[in-house]
Amino acid sequence: MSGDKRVHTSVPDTETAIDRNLPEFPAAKPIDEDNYFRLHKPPPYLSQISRDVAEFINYHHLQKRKIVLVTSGGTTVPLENNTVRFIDNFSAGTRGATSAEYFLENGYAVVFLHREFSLLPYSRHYSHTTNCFLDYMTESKDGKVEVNAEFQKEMIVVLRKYRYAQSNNLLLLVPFTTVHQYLFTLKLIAQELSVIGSDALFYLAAAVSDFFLPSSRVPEHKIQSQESGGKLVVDLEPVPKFLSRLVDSWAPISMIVSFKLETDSSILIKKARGALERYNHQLVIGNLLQSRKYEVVFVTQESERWVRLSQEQVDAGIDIESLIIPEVIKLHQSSIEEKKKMGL
Ligand code: 9Z3
Repeated sequence: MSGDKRVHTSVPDTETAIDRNLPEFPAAKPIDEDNYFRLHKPPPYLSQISRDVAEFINYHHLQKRKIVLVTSGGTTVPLENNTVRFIDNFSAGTRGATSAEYFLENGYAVVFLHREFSLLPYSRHYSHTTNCFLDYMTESKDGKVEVNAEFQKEMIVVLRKYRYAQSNNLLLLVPFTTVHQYLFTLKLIAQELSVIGSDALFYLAAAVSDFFLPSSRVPEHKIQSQESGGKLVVDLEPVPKFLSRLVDSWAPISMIVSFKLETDSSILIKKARGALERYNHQLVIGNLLQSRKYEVVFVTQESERWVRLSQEQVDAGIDIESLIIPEVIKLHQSSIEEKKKMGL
């Protein structure tokens, strides 16, 4: 017996043949959020996640600890049910994993909804670096494995923080792989977190696909090139605007921070402001793919403000998240006070 009770999302559910009874989505008609959840089957493991999340929230709520949901990594859109090909969204998970560490340092409990096998808080320092993890090790004279002397000082700091988070049950890891799993899991966690109202914070750093393939149209088996004359034409639907549901009905009292990723600097602020106006939430953090590790822009209803690392900070290896998170926490604190005044 493996004894591994964790949920894994990266392996497709191969036993599920396609349910052809599902209605076809009308082409070019955006699927609204409620229909999405009505017409698609929830992932089979969702009840296990629901139990874990509820337990985690109760535990920290009793201790009056604030809880942040950090989403991280890119979602996939499988083109086949037994998935060989899929479309992916760019994100290593650095923003999410690093941000989670700073939230933990600032006394928050963190639900970390992440793309399975993307970067995780703490282990990110060693897991996906150019070094293989074995390069951090050395063999002692008496044949034991030890951490190489040059890494000891830094590793002990990371190890202590990691152990602290673990032994105080401060970090709950919840995986997703597909955009479908992401949407169902986000909805579930949001509804559970809504119980703690303004003490909950949503920090949506995951790179979520704007397009998906409705399950009624996903073939069961690997697409054969001979059958389509060697061409692959993919006809995707727009992903329902889940942020509007999150803001209006899943977690209406909580503070919501979303990220806007662009590659063209001339449209970043316009797009970030557009998202803020459309969903009417508290903060959009805009970033460009090219400069995301050094600068971001905070766009609120009232203002837009750049947060940047100086050249010395870049050279010293400072994470931009060490500037972002204290700012977000200040805004969360004001939002809590405002909601309390309103009796919420
Ligand atoms: C981001 O903009 C993240 O900061 C990055 C982080 C994906 C750029 P890395 O993981 O990258 O550090 O390599 N995330 C949000 C992207 C997104 O899909 N936003 C949606 C949108 O723009 C709204 S939730 O419409």
